[in-house]
Amino acid sequence: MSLNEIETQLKALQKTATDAIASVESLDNLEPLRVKYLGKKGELSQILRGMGKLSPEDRPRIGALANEVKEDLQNRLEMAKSHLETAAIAAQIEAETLDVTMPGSYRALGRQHPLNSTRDRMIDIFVGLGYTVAEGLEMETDYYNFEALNTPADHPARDMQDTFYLPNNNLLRTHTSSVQIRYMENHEPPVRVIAPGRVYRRDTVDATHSAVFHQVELLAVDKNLTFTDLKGTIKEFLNQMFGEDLPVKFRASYFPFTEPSAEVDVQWQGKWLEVAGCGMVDPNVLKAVGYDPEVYTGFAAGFGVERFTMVQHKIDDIRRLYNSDLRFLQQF
Ligand code: 2U9
Repeated sequence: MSLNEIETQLKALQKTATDAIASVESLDNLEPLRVKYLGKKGELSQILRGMGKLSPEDRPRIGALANEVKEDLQNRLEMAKSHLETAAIAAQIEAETLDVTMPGSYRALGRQHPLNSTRDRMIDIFVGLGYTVAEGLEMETDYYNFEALNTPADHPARDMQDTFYLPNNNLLRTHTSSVQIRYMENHEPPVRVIAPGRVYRRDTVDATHSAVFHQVELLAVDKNLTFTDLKGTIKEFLNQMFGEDLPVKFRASYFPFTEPSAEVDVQWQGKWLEVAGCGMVDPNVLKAVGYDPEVYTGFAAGFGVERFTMVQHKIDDIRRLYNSDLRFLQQF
């Protein structure tokens, strides 16, 4: 091959390779081009094999031209590579862009059941008045639910109609008073304790009765406690619960475990509502736990959590609090 022919071939190679590199659109296609044109068995090497036949004076010229072409193509490959890499990163950033102004996907957020928030408010008020929270068992014995609470075997409150009896002299507690009996067995006076919890009655279910309901019961035992202390405590609790100083009425009543006993009414939004039962702890109850009724007196009260919840949220049917209808519960 003549000098001119080789020069022409080199220039032609430079032109084709330059066009090919310029039109590559992905990084993967770039390396095959380098191999094709500049690799050991590539087109440039093949052209240079023809140099053997050139005269020694012509060889340096072709050598210089070949180097020029090689360097030019290497530069072009480098530049193409760097452009394609930049473009790939830009494309990735574009694809991963997060539009924070788009509306989020909806996730339902749980919230407190109205019975639990009412119970917690009641607890908070009593804790603020210095009371300790005590808890006990939902399955109780006859002794702790009735006997120790001055409720003898023939008392109407023990009627089969009212109590869920279980095997082995067990029963489902009908009030949380058993918690205070156990508390007093393990503590000496002074006592300031509340017992919040679930209780069970064999009632026919209707708009105002549920076989399962919740109480917060209060008990204070100390020297010199009087009915006035009881009234003051209940009035303070009701003021905090209703958020204002409402008229409160104590009506004489009867419970086996308190003497004297009273029911408590509050005047709210023009109506008198019954909200609690209370009384001075019967001396027999103090005796049952080993306290001397000549030394100590006590007062006690019971509040229905459902009652407060229904009054404050104007709920007309207790069953709404138990059938887990989200359309109802989402209002709270
Ligand atoms: C001990 C001694 C006495 C707790 C009391 C009531 C009156 C009462 C009702 C209120 C609404 C039950 O949930 S309700 O239906 N409770 O009327 N509870 S005195 O007396 C006690 C408690 C513990 C050791």
